[in-house]
Amino acid sequence: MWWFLIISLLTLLYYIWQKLRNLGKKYPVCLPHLPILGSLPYMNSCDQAHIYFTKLEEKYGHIYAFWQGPWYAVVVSKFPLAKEVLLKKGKDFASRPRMVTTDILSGSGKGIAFSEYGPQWRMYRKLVQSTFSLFRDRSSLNFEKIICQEANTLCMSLANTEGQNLDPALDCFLAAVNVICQFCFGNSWKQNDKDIEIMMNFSDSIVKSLAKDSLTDIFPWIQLFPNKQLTLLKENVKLRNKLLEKKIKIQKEKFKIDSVNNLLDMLLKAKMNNNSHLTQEPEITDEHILMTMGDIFGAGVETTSSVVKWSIAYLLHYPQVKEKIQKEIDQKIGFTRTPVLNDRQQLLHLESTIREVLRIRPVAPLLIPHLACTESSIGEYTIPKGTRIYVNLWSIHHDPTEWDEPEKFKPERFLDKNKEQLIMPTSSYFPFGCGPRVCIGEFLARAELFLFLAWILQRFDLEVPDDGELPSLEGEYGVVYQIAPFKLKFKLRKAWREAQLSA
Ligand code: STR
Repeated sequence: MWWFLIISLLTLLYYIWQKLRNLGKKYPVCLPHLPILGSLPYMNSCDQAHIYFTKLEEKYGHIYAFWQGPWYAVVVSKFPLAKEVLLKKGKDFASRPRMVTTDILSGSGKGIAFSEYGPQWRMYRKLVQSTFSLFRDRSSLNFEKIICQEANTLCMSLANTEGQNLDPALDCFLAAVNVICQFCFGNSWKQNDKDIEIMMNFSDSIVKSLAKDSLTDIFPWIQLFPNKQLTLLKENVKLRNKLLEKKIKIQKEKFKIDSVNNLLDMLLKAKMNNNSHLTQEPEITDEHILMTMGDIFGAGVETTSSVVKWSIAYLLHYPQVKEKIQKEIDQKIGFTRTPVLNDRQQLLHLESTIREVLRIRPVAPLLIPHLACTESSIGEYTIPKGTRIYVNLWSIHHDPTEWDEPEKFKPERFLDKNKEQLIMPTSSYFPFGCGPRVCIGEFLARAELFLFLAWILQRFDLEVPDDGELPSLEGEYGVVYQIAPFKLKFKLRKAWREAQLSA
């Protein structure tokens, strides 16, 4: 009897204390939820997450909460709210939730993409940034040269399969792999290397099984039971690590501290100069190096190749857009030279098309989930420490109050009336995220997209395959929003062929 009274009293006191603490605080509306399961029984798992979250806005508004099992999560859309999360209070929300799947991929939160906000993350990010500056500034081995080399190889390979029904996935993958490989290791893969296909398979599999709202990320104890999905992820991550370790080992032997030429060199040099045993500096271990390389490698490959495929698919659906781009290439570049980065100011139709592809099919429709490192607020709402934050970029890029006919593919929305200048019709657009966690490779990605597409369209016409089937524009949800496999025919352009003959 006594103990019952004491427990009741304590519960009551706790309840009153909580109420007092929360006095004056306002929280976002929350979906219905049950103990343990959270809001899951009330959520529809048929739709892709970003589309379902967008639908929920009709009922709950532009900021709402739900319980992802035991985890409190908030979804925001609308540019001003997202800006608060990513930019204005960027530091408050700059961490990442620890999840079973991302922990497997990142060796328990090492590397950059999925690691917690703090000195370690900052140090590795800075080292990657310094390597980027190396490749931007140097005239001998800069990004432009590397990308053009790979664009050339890509076009040669497409010319070899000219007129055949071709799935462009492998060629796009190879081009993106080889650019990032030169950045990471200072060398590249040959087209027929058997590693390429192995890499493409494990990379694709990792993308598909990550961030797919897998139940283990919500209830970590599920991993104690046999789980096919998780075993597959572990196997693929193991393959990836083995391949990277092999490459690191070979390159390590060539390392000279006074000649830093790529990301691995930069990390090895930092490791040699690291005084973590004497000072408070974060430590640099081989595993950290592996995970940082893995992040940059994976991000560089999966994102670029995916957007090139989306662009090709949209141009197949909208041949009139493709013709406008080609007309501009013919006028501004012609056939006697190949495209360079400086042509960006001139090829406005291509630039606006790339912007539109990144709007209508963002690489990461929900970005990567953020985590509140401290108690903070969004708009008038209090956000407790530890809240998972999903920024619904999909909804922001399809907001009908910001975009005219958002569901339509209209590259000209990024051009002024006279089609003479690129414009930004609204600020509700950030395909690379923004704030402290903004995409680190935006510059490289934009350069690759422009050059790969310009090179391809200067030489080739894109035609539907023999079965007349156009690519599905629906997309498959994963940590990268990928297009389903499709085929097309690359046909050398008549004008290009004639120019080559007369040259
Ligand atoms: C792709 C597959 C792989 O082998 C390794 C990685 C790690 C980094 C990931 C990458 C992935 C997918 C795209 C991500 C990137 C970090 C940033 C990028 C998620 C899973 C995006 O935000 C789109």
